[in-house]
Amino acid sequence: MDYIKQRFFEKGTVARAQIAELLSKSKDLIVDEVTVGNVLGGMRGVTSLLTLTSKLDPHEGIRYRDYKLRDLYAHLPRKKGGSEPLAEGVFYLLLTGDIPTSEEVEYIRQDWVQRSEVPPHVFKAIDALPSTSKPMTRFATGILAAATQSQFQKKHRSGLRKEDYWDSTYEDVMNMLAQLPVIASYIYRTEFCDGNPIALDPDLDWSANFAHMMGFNDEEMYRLFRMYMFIHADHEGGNVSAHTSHLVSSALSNPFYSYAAGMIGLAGPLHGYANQEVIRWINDMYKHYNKTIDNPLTLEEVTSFVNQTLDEGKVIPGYGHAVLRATDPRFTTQLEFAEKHIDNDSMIETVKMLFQVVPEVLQERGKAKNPWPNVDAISGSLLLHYGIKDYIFYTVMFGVSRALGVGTQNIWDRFLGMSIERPNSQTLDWFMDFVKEAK
Ligand code: HAX
Repeated sequence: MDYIKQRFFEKGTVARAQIAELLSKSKDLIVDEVTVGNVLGGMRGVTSLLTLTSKLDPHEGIRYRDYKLRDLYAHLPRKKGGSEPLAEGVFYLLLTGDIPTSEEVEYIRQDWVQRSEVPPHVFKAIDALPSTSKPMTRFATGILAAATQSQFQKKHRSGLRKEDYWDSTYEDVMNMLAQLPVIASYIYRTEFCDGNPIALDPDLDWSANFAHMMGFNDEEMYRLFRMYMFIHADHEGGNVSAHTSHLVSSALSNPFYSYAAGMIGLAGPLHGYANQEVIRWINDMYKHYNKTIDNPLTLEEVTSFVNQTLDEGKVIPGYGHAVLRATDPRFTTQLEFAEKHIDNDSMIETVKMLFQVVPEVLQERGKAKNPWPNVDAISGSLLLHYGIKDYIFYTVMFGVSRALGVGTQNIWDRFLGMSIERPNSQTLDWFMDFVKEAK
């Protein structure tokens, strides 16, 4: 067994014993209650999932294992002279709960380089889509097509004991993680550039390689990608993409299938697609006032446009959250990154203006439970600044990063033998009768 797998196996064995103990001694303990409001309101706040990789606190934001994002800047290995944590280290932390050494990070980096060859038919499947297909359709199609290499699926068909499910799942997740930047950059190069893919550089780390294969080859871009991949890596288990992947995986669908399904969820405007919506909406605002980069928007215009958007019954993209009740630390991390590295960018200035205006307007209106910005309120403006102008690609970048957390949880689910998900549902008549009887 390879070194990282062995480390995971040791952690997993302890957790397996804990699960066995919970099931034998505390199976009937009540964790939470479910109200009619919960059922009709997207099960918001109901504890019903087990996720080991991260935990979202409404006020503090996300913790990867025991660590706040900010603290990980000091703890996780970085490239020599670099400021941003490496994705390989994020993966190790999410998988084992421990901070890796630089050697462990290098081990994973090399492992992913070796696993990075994408089967040629994946590109053919992407190419077969009509030109009207969106980048997220291409991305999910590429991931699905890559499922032909699933070791879990092959082994399961030829007979596999439940306690061994995790091993081939681990192999699939590692292969998928290694190949996602290759698939995503292929989509970027064919859809938005000259159509010529760029080969992976075996000396670069995962995030920098993604930038490199998209066609960006300088330390500034590598730094941006490392930060972006770091902050988007995981957000607990209940969000649409993570939960969808978990649900699909619970039927023992292979990791490629389950992650592709999650990506379809990420493509929704209330979730990861919001990072495109923010840019589209800001562009609309510029057009509406006939303004340009050299003639920026005023605070009054921004306030008026925010109100107009709400009056039209639309949401302000990049604001609000189902769990968070404070400014998303992933927003703050990006804002600090912009303040440190970027001067005079009108899109970023607009994002800052929105941060001044939107929370107050949303609070006045009193509808949104969280008036504060989320990760998507600013991410697009950074990518735009650094020259990634085709914003319909942004959700794909989010999707590459999110595999670090969701893929890792997939391995854990298999190790812990999580059951197929099958909540109960009732008809509307049942609810009407239930309420009548309760009264
Ligand atoms: N602008 C306007 N209205 C908003 C709002 C916003 N940004 N956020 C919430 N509301 C509204 C809701 O639409 C809802 O209205 P209705 O009662 O008419 O349906 C009301 O306020 C209560 O909603 P909530 O309980 O505060 O929020 P939800 O948990 O239902 O939804 C969302 C959370 C993130 C979907 C929501 O805040 C939203 O639509 N935000 C804008 C889209 C966005 O930025 N999505 C990305 C979220 C982060 C993420 O997943 N990134 O990938």
